[in-house]
Amino acid sequence: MCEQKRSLLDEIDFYLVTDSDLSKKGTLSDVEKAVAAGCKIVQYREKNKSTKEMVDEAFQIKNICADRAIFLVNDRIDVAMAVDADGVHIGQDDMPIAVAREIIGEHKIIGLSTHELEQAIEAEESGADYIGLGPIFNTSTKKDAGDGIGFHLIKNVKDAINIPVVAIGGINKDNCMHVIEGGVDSLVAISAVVCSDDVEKETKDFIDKIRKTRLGLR
Ligand code: TZP
Ligand code: MG
Repeated sequence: MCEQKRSLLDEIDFYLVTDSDLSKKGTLSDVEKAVAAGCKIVQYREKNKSTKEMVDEAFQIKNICADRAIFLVNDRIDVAMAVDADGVHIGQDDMPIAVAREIIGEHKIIGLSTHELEQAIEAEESGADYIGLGPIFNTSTKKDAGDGIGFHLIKNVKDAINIPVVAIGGINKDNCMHVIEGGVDSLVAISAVVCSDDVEKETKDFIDKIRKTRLGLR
């Protein structure tokens, strides 16, 4: 991955996570539309398909993202490596960051899901490139996500670490201002975007809201 691609990490505001269960138009269409709307980071999160299908789809997503968006694979380091993705997003119970780093190399991006301040600090110390923080609000999209941690923690986490913080879980256009006001670098809204008929418009709306809310905070 070239430095120019990695530098997109400074520009992430809306972060697309795919979900083929919830998607109305399909994962590839969702990625096309979100990237066309200006989304700079895409995570391929697929729980139902075979490895063969995933590798095939991941190649296609990589081509759509090209140099426009960072392309990460959730959980599956093998799939990420097979298609030479820009990196992976892993959870607390997955491969330790140091081991994942050893496998995929120092230039790739590693994101780690965190649920509390201590995990966020540890993530930065172990070499994560960014963290996911959540679930901020209750969500039914991820069954084992647990209860929402609330948006008040965001500011503490932002003050404690220097890597980008991505909020996730139960975020929609009505509550997103609370997470933006907390200072997050980016936010994920899976159901609010992929369940819609017009993923491009929803993505654009989120990007507009994020930028406008940030301007109001200056
Ligand atoms: N990790 C924590 S919450 C979540 C994931 C993958 C699901 C978020 O989905 P939604 O629909 O934006 O609440
Ligand atoms: Mg995971």
